[in-house]
Amino acid sequence: MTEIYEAIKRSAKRIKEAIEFDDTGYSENINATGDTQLKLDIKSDQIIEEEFAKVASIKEIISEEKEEKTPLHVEGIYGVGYDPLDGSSLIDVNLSVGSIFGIYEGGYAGANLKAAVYVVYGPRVELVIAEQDVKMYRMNKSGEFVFIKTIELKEKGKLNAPGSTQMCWEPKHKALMDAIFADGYRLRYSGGMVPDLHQILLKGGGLFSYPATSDVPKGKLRMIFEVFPFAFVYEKAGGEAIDGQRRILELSPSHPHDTTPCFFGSKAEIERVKKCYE
Ligand code: P6P
Repeated sequence: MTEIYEAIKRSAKRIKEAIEFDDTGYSENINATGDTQLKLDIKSDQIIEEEFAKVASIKEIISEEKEEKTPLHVEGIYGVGYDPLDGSSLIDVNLSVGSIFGIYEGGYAGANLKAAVYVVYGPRVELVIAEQDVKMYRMNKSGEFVFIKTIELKEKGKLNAPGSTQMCWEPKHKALMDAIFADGYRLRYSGGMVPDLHQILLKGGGLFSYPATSDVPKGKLRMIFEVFPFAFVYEKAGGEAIDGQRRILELSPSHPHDTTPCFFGSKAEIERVKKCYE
């Protein structure tokens, strides 16, 4: 697994430079999810594929930016599902974005995740690895990642990232959000899943929701590339991740780009979600 983490660190360094200095215009391409790709989406995906191609233990990779899997090493044991540059449209307004990685063994079900990694490209570049526990690293002047701390969620937090726009919320979600804000939770939602979930982890806890809404009845966020990896991180940090009722890591996609409603948080907040969706 270490050689995979080292490949992700090399990718992160190259993607940070691409974000800071490369053209961020749109390409003519549409990705598997129907999004128009930024040139940076394509460049980040290429960088990650180049670095993973050097890792013999990776059997294949599957990217949010591509319809199909890419075989790498026939003797490899891991499949890596990843979103190379989540929230890339936020770069044009200079907000933080991220890369998300799920390391699977034996297929792309939540139960097959062996580790999850994400990178936040913000005022600082930070990398979080979840395997047995959740460890955070920060890039230093020389481009090396230095260990900072182990991340643990409190039983109950103070932050709420409500997901989507209020006009799309189903009545249950609106009632839940109204109740949580009435209890004094602070709104923290940038439109970037990686920095929003990173903030809740670092500030001790709270709730991030991307529910089923009128415009995305099956949720917006993709299981393999985004939701499973963060569910793994949140559980290893002492929190929970559900689709409203079921544990996220018990789900299995029927198509690589399947989405699911998702709620990530401290135990107290997830209990409120379960009651709301009973
Ligand atoms: P909305 C970014 O496009 C993304 O995939 C996630 O990073 C983010 O949490 C979500 O979409 C934001 O979606 O509907 O609130 O703009």
